[in-house]
Parts: sequence; structure tokens; C-alpha cells
Amino acid sequence: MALAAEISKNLKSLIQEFEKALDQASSLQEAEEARVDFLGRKGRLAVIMSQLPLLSPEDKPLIGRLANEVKDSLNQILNDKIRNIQHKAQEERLAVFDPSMPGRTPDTGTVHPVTRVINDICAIFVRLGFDIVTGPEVETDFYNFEALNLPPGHPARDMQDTLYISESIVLRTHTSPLQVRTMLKRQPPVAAIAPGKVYRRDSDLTHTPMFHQIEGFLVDTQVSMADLRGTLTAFAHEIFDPGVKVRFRPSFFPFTEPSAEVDISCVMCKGGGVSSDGGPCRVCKETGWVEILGCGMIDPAVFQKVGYDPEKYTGFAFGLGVERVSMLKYGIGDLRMFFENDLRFLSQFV
Ligand code: 2NL
Repeated sequence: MALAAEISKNLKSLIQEFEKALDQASSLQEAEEARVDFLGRKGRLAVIMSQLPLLSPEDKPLIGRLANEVKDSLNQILNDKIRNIQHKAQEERLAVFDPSMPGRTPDTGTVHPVTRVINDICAIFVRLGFDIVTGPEVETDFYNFEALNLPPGHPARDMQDTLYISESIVLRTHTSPLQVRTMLKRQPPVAAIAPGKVYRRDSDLTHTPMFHQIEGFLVDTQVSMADLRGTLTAFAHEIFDPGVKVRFRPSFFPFTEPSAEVDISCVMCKGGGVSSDGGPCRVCKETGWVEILGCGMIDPAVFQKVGYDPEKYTGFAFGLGVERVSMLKYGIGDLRMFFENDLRFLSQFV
């Protein structure tokens, strides 16, 4: 056979053979091997093309053009194959991808058990018609002590308990100043609760220099101790459990008369005084009762200070420690838990 015809035949059969070789290839790696075999520098196309110089001057351009066309075809076939392999790989990935699977859950914050109790208590009193009032943590002597019937020299003003900024400026030791401010601004009937941080010069296992308090008060004509009792009993049933027993015990506060402390049946031992392990209940010290708040009928001396007519108006007030209520509500045994910010503790309050 003439050389030109032989080269022409070999060139044309290269296309089918390359297609056959690529049919066997199932990975990019195998396709690359076929490319080197056919299109590489020492590949089958290159071997055929090395014969071109032997052709006659008339045949050379014809066969040369054919060789280039074959080369383009081979490249075209190779690119199709590569795209095909990539497409298949993508389909395989999608076949195992389940779009109905839940996504990765992002870490979210939780509400601190102190904040949670504040929110819960505020919600209860808002539903009973109370307003929420807030105000400064740095207070004057008048709002923190004087207006609350705590004259100079009163033991509650003791340097031992109060953090002083100056002789007449203090970090508030309770949230009562907010109520004084509210009474000075508004005329009865008025009902408000005052949540917030308070400060005492005290730090040990069961006391922190900063803690949270909620105080509340209601003033109108004809407010009686029965209103106090009904309101706070309803509150105790809401924040703890409708099944808890509530009792009022006589007590004393300088700003209320008469005064009382409110106990509920022990949340731990249900009032029996015996812990679940058969030993003495440590939450109520075997009494069956735990104290949750202090309260009383607002002393006429306080009304005098804020310009309410003590002959016309009566009212009740109460105060509670938020950390204490939170410990009872969630069974937290150690006050320090609230301040350590250990995520293992905090993340339990969703
Ligand atoms: C307690 C007891 C109490 C008050 C707070 C109050 C406020 C005004 C007038 C009269 Cl402006 N009283 N507050 C009254 C009784 C008790 O707190 O054990 N708190 C943790």
C-alpha cells in the first residue's frame, strides 16, 4: 500500500481506538492515561506524524491537514469524556445527599436562671395589673434610706452592710428607691414592681456583694392585709405550683406595719421534712416550710415622705431575693452557680 494511504488509514482508525480506550476509563486518572497513550509526546498520534516527512510533496499537505483534524477530534472526544466523568461524580455525590436531613444546629444562648425568674415574676404581676419600673443603681441616701423610714443611725444603714460612694451616695441596698421614685411621680391608685441589681457589703458561701431583688407595691384607698394575702398567695401558686401551701408569719420591717414573711411548703420534701433519701431535708431544715418573701402594709411614715395622705391611702409592699427563688424553683444547691457562668450549668436553662 502507498505510504499516504497507509498513514491516512492509521490516522482514521486512531479515532475509533481512542473512543474504545476511553470507554474503558471510569476515572479522570484513567482518561489521562489514555490521553498520554494517544496524544502524548511519544503517543500513537506522534508516532504516525513522525512519518510525514517521508511523504511526497503533493501528499504532505493533504495528510498533514488530515492529521490535524484527527488531533482536534481526539481532543474533542477527550474533553467530552472528562466532562462526562465529572458529571457522573457529581451525580453520585447528590445521590447520597439527603436534603431532608436536619442541618447542623447552631449554638444558641440560653436565658440565665436569674433573668428567667425575673421575667416569670414580672409576667405574673403584669397580668395582675402592675407596671414595671426601673432606675439607677447608684442612689442618694434619701431614696435608699430616709424615705423608707430608715433615719440616720438606723442599724440597716450600717457601714457593715452598705457600699458607700460618698457620705450621701450609695449603691442601692434594695430596689425600694424605685418605688419611692414612683410614688413621688404618680398619684394613687398605683401598682408597680421594681426588679434589679442590689448591692451589699457581704460575701461568703451564701451571700454575694451583688444580687437581684424584686420589690412590689400597691397603693389605693381601702387596700387591706387581705389584698396583700390574696395577691401574694396567687403569686406563690403561679411561680411555684398551685399545690403549694402558703403561710404568713408575723415579722418586722422598718417600712411596713404590720409586716409578715411568706413561707411555702418545702419544694424539696413537700412539707414532710424528710428528704428523698430518708434523711433530714436540708432545704427546709426539717421544718417543712421555706421562706420566699417579706411583705407588709406600707408604714404611714413612708407615705408622709412621698406626699401621700396617710389618712386617705393604704397600701402593701413586698420584696424578694431573685437568686433565692431561682434556687428553690430549679433545685440549685449552691449560690455560686449563678455567677460562675459554667456552660454545663447555664445550658440547662433553655
Ligand atoms: C425582703 C423584704 C420588703 C418592702 C420590702 C417596701 C418598699 C416601700 C415601702 C414599703 Cl417603698 N416597703 N418594700 C416591704 C416589705 C418587705 O422586703 O425580705 N426582701 C428581700
